[in-house]
Amino acid sequence: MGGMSQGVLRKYREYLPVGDGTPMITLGEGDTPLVRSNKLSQELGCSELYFKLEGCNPTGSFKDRGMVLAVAKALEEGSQGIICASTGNTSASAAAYGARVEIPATVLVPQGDVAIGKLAQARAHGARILAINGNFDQALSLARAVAEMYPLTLVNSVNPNRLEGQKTAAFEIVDELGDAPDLLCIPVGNAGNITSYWRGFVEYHAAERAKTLPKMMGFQAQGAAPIVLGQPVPDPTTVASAIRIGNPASWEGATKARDESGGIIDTVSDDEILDAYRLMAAGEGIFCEPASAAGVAGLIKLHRNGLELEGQSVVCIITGSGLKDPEFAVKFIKSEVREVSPNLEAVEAALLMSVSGGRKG
Ligand code: AN7
Repeated sequence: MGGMSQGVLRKYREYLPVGDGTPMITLGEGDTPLVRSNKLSQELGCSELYFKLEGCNPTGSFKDRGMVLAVAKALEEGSQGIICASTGNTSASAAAYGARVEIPATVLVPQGDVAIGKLAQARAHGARILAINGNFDQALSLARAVAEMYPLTLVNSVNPNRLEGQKTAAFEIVDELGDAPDLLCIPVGNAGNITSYWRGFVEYHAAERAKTLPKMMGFQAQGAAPIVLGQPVPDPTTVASAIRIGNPASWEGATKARDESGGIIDTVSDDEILDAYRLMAAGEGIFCEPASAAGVAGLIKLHRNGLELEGQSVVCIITGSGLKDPEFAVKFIKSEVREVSPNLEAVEAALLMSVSGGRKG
């Protein structure tokens, strides 16, 4: 095994519903970097701020941790195929793991609302793609109904194996920091991730791998904040398409995580999401998805509203890669691309306008 990535099923086998009959499949998910903040930590006066780069998973989002277990169990049970609804990342992950083990994947996505990279992944991996003329919540009820009628395994986070596999991210944070952080900031859409992290921290605490538990700080986009409002949002809107969800499947898990941990679930505006997205890219060197920026935006908002972060350890979950949604970057990041003739004079003339300090020697 030397040097080969073992994947989360092997690494955390004792904490997962994995038995002798479970195929130990992997695409190298897990073991994602926990990177210290450079810039934001200074602005917030928080010396221990980390980003967990879940975009470094094989399909570019956190979904792979739970998908690998859901697909392994589907195989173990002799399933003839997998199905899910998705704002994009779940479908990319299901398509990849389906291709890996050679069972067909069917994905239901809200038409016109999925980032191009995610759709490209589902296509490349050979998934059957149904573009539903409706939103994610409608697609999820349809996927549930179809999974009832046909011998297909539903691999949305209503599948308990998804939540089980996903909790390995909490284990990794504790393994790396030596304990749980004080605060965990995380975007909330269908609410599976926040539910899983809390479960992971609680289990590790019970197993005496961690002395403390974090406060769970979840953030929904303002136009798609059913948990904050206390009621479903029939027509959710936000620039962050991944979390454009009005009736989260793991609603109860999320409120339980919030309440048991003494945390919060709050909103962030689209402008706050955009500011955090830009700051992450330009200030930290981390290109994340708009939805991932919601957790960072939430932390910035809390600080602005007076939350003291000095002496606190904070982890922000960066749930997906910015490469998933290049159109978004082009649309929302103002940066000039200057056309220049292919000769030195023209390049120099262009540089003079932007390089300070003049020429060498
Ligand atoms: C980058 O792919 O729901 O609260 O169908 O892609 O666990 O739903 C994605 C959600 C955060 C929210 N960040 O996590 C899907 C889907 C990114 C995401 C979330 C999603 P949950």
